[in-house]
Amino acid sequence: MIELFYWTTPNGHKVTIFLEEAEVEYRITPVNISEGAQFAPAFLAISPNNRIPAIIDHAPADGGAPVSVFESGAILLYLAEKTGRFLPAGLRDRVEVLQWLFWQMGGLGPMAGQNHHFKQYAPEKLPYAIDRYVKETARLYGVLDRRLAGREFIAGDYSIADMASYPWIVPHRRQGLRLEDFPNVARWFAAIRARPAVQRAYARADEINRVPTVTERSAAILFGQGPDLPPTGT
Ligand SMILES: N[C@@H](CCC(=O)N[C@@H](CS)C(=O)NCC(=O)O)C(=O)O
Repeated sequence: MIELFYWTTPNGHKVTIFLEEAEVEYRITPVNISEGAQFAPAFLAISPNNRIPAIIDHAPADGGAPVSVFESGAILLYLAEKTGRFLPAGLRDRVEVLQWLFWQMGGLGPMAGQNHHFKQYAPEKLPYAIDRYVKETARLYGVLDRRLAGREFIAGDYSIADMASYPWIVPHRRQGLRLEDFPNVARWFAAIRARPAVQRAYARADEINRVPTVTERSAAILFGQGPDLPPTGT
């Protein structure tokens, strides 16, 4: 059984998509990052970066003690290896998936995250920062669009590379982008959105939380972090 420490954000959705697709038994432990639950010592013990998602695998393949994993890319890789699903075994096919998984983790996710921050949440609207991150997100959409030309999915069959990228394309309008400008991304996006497992994953999110994660109050918790843990974590 997989215990998923989760909140209703793109990085959280990556893991519910995998678990629903692979039909793995799991239970969700909500970590309300708007309220500072990410600083609870029990959560930090498995996710020292105070970020969701994280998992505990209570039945690891080696039969030993439970295994915990943080970082969504590492979680997807762990689950793919555990289940033998959504990551091909052959050297060349596997590296195709992994390089696009890491592209999402190092590029699309962080840049779209900064786009959201400066475009929507920053108390000052800084034109340079907004322009920089909207352009960089658009550049990454362009990379993905070219990659998807003549391909159904990002790397061979539907894989953890698609699952990692899709939740970061869902908020394209908030990112200042139009899918009409990226026709291959638009086709891929519609195909993934129609998958029953993806719909189940987003339905789970709606069951857990329907209010925005970033509000005036939670912005201080989410964007005021420095090197030390806040008082709620001590
Ligand atoms: N690289 C990390 C990023 C995770 C991340 O940024 N999680 C956000 C929600 S999407 C979070 O937990 N934020 C809590 C905070 O900022 O304190 C991953 O992919 O798992």
